[in-house]
Amino acid sequence: MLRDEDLLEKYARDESGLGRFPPEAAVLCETAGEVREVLAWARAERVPVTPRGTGTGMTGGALAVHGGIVLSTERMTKVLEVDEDDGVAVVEPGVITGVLQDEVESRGLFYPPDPASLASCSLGGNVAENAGGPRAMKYGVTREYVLGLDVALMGGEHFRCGRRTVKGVTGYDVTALLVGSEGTLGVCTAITLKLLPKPAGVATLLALFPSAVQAGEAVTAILRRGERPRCLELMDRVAIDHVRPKNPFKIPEGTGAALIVELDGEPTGLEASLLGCAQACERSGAHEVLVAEDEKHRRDLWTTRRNVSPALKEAHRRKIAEDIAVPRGKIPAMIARAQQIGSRHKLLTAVFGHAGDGNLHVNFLDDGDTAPDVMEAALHDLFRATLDVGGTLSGEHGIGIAKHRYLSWEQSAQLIDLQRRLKRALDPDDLLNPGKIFPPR
Ligand code: 2HG
Ligand code: ZN
Repeated sequence: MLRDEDLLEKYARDESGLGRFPPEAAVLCETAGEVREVLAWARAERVPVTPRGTGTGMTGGALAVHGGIVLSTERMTKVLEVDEDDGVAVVEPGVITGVLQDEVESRGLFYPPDPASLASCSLGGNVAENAGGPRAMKYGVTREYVLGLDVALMGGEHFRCGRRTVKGVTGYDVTALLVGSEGTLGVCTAITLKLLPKPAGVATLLALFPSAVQAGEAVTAILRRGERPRCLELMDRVAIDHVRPKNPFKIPEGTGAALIVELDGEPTGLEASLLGCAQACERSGAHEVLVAEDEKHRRDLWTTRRNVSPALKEAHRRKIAEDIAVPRGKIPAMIARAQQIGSRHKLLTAVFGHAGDGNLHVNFLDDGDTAPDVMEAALHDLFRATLDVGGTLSGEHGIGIAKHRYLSWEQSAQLIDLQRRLKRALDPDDLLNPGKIFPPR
């Protein structure tokens, strides 16, 4: 247990940049038994507990907004099992996502979810937030891969839910409820994950456009052709200009937008699909299409893309990172709306992210000269526009404390009340990650 103020500083913040919330103590659990003990003690003493993976969340899920204890699973890093015949891995929650991916890929298997922070985020955090990433476009988000969970509840009660079979419909899907519950219902102590066979081939291209809207139109055109790339990632001019100086892949100056198209599957079919995607890009206005020549080229491109968020954060005092998702048919229109909203409020705005599944990162950037009500007004306009076209407030980062005031814009009072009742059934005293998801009363 850490109580020293200096050591606790690390647990006072997370990647969301939403403020400093120092807990009174941080407990770095090493076993499931220790997690249960902490939860039993905290309930008896009525101390709030904030579960934390590695603190890479974007909506403040790991911030101890009500004080109390941070329960960190960062030391629970064992890959307990990889079963090649069952296509299953069982892991502790502190395993780093990229570490599991390398481990299973060395055995010819594949764990698709790839949040941009995969080198530092943990699977427990991914489960809590139902994390996505570029490959969610073809393979879906974390929930699709969580077959079962070992869970500890506030008070120390524990259970196992789910299965390790490909199929299974016994009882309520408690596993699915827990995935994405943002650490408000229980703390997982072991995770059973579905693995796929590693794709035999991967092909990647980068298309450059005069504008982000044209790149968005290319997304629609690729999907309309019936192609199913595993990633369709967009970067607008602001995003590109921020990553150019320090990153390995230098997208030419003056580029209005870039689209990364990545396909996987049997090598024989890949070339024709890649060509089809390249043609769709050209017809939508791409002035250049580059194909990644080798693994290094591909890696450099992805490193550059993954560094968009850190580069924007480093360059600006304040970065409001949104992760709206809109229906696929509305992608180009939403890109245009997001850019218009930014200019109407005179805010430097970056639009990037997982365009293929309609999940756009709209970042409003501020260097200290923007009045808080201007940011707020821009957010209102963005969320209104998103909901107007049938979208959702969060495609992958969750609600946390970043968007809880807006939850009722998307969900009815009845639905919010139902979720509050579910929360009360598992955590009657509201001690586990209090203050998250639901609007403050
Ligand atoms: C990404 O896709 C992350 O790079 C972060 O989800 C997005 O900072 C952001 O807005
Ligand atoms: Zn993202």
